[in-house]
Amino acid sequence: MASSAELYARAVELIPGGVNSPVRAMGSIGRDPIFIERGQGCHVHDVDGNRYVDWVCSWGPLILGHADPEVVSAVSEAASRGTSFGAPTEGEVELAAEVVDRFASVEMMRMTSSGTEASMSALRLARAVTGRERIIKFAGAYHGHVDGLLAEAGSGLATAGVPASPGVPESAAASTVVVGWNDAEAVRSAVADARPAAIIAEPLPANMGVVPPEPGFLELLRELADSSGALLVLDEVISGFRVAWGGAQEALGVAADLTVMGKILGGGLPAAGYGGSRELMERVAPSGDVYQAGTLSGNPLAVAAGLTTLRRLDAAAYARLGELTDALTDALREAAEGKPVKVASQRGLVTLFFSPEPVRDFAGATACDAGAYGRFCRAMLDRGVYPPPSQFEAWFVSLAHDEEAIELTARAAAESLEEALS
Ligand code: KE4
Repeated sequence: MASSAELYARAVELIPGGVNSPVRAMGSIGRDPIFIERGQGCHVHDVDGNRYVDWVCSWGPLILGHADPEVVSAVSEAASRGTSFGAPTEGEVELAAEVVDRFASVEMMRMTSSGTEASMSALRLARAVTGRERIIKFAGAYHGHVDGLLAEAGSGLATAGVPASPGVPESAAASTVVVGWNDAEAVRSAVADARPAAIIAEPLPANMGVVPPEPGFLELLRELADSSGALLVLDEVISGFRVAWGGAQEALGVAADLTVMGKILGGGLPAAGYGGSRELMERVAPSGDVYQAGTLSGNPLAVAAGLTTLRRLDAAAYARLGELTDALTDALREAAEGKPVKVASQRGLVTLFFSPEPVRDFAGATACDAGAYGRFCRAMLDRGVYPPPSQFEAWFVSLAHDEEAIELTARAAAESLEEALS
């Protein structure tokens, strides 16, 4: 089998950066990407025969770990009956029922193939329902590569966003107001000024690293949405089905008007979706006039993987996930004792920030020592542990991780922190 280096040399000639999604390139940690040959449980094996304890887990979907036998069997069985029909199937009804059962704020949902499509569609629906155009989002939050959401904060407070990427029309960015996370005054004035169609937030942000809402902040977003007539769109692509049976909305006790979901919903295959009240969702075509579609939306293989995964996530599973998360968090904090490093965690999610202070917003995350994080990651990979190759991501805990994997990670982290900070 070709080595990672040989595959990368070919890949960069054929695929931008040699990867099909930028974060996989490992550029931010100062090395070339690792090509994976297979995954098993909490481990991945690269094409050069190295085994790693995997804390990326496909960026969240693999809460049961890699190649879970039941998931593989369900997908194989579904494939034997055909891979896609372009017509409704029983599994889609079952999966929608499972989601509605978990999210009190969701009476109906529509599947898409990616989280980007799901957040884009939820915002289109919010604009249609409210007749408004502006959207408020938070610096450091990621909701997919939707033009209007690839916006950075404008010059002043609560001003129109500016494109965060070439190719994003000024007009698309201008309809987005970017506000600091956990900044109550800023979001109050932005809502008053912008009178938005929607406020969109990761209820438990994990795309600037794990940066939970400060007490009362999520409740404030709910109040501002209610008082201004905007919809509260909670993006639970990461937190959904992970931090609690009913996602962050159950864990934090704040209900969304529209919920964006993904990752675990597809159990490692392409599936995402958005949902809300019957009144809102019946505005979506063909029952309503808000158009949204997708050739492979609700794909039978992805539905089989998602349903099998969700049906395994019972109370005992979430208790176990909490135990594993606490054990990893405690181990990393012990390894970081006395060092300019802070460890943040929520059930199923951990971030090791190279920061002397706790991180409470994107400014704090971007102030982290990215160079040290890169040295740390490279050292961890050399020791058979695969952390997320970006300071702005979370470590994803799975039910396939165990005490042995955590002990190995702890030993590697202690050595790697010394190496990174020496
Ligand atoms: P996708 O379009 O990548 O399926 O989902 C976009 C998305 C939406 N909302 C949240 C909260 C997300 O975290 C994501 C995607 N997450 C990133 C990593 N944090 C995916 C990894 C990648 O881009 O390769």
